[in-house]
Amino acid sequence: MEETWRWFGPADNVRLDEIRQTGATGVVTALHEIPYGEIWPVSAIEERQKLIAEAGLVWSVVESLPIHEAIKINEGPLDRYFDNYRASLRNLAACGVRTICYNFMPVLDWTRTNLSFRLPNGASALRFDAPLYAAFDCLMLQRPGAEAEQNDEVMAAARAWHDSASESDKAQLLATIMAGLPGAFDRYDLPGLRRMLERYRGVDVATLRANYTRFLKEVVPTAEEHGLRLCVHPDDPPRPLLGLPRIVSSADDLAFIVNAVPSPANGITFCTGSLGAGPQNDVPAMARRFARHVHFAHLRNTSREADGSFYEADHLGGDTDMIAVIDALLEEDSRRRAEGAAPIPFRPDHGHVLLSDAARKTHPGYTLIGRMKGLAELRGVIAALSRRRAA
Ligand code: DNO
Repeated sequence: MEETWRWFGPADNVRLDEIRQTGATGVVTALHEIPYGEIWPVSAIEERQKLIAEAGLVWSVVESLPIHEAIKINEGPLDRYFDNYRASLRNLAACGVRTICYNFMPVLDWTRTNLSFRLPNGASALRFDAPLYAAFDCLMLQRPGAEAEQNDEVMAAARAWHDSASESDKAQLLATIMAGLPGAFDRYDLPGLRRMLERYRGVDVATLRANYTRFLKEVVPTAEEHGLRLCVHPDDPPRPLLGLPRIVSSADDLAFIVNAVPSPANGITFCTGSLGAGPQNDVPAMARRFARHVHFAHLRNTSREADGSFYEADHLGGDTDMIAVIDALLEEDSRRRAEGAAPIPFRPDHGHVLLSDAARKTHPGYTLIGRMKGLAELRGVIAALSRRRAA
């Protein structure tokens, strides 16, 4: 497997020369400055690639080449968006960047309610708290029908929080829920979010699946022709949010996707943290079942609670048997090596805020020391399992 590291570009407070010292060899990044739906020009891709090469690294994976919201909703003429997406794919192929991650989550990307949840050892982690989420959805956003989706206990805790929350606590919760949206792009206030949800009125699971299938039919042939590997990122968390359907949350969803347009270019980003937050998911079993379709892996762990809350645990802690997942990925990786195919790139996904991490501002979850600890632990597992496989 190939060790990679997510870098948010020149504005990232974790520098390329520091990434080099973590031992990772591949960089995962995107042209975050280009608005959704616009073409990524060859010149801009090459320029970014050059920066990465100067640090002794390679641009291994694009995360993400974002899909315009209009495609997800199937709103208005879409030809220009499909044309542009294909053009970006061709440009990336021309530069030799061949693995492309994206997601199909409506409106929100990853969603948490607390970005600095204190752990017993003094470090902090990202957390999704079911009562806080209910307070946001039912009491702040006041989405019709939201309360009916909650049980009494969660709702009582949500009300207790809401009754004692100050305006600044509420503003903080809104900002935290919006934090998953990368970089410079749309953050919503409550009225803006309501308007976005309104655009999705009538888009249920079946419609969203149809819109997604159409996207795949439009872009997978181009990807295949240029030897690219598209890989969809699972929903984080893997459950509907704010009444919006989510369709990349379970084994059935992944099966639907790979069968919708069967192609080596239509694959999966196997994100253990996203999938593992769903009690419906047996993550090691999914790794074994979908191994052939995995073009990229995000390795991190979560610890779930009975009410649907979870927090991000140590990479080898939490509820997902990481060693079993890595074993399944290594099995596939050696199969590919035997065929002369590229190794599976993986990255340590979010890390805790550890030691000197507290002193520098990074994207939530994308700390230097926290991720390096995760990478080192994963590297140890990979080394041990690889030795045993070779014996
Ligand atoms: C969170 C990430 C996601 C991911 C996108 C891929 O840290 O794993 O934001 O990059 O969903 O499109």
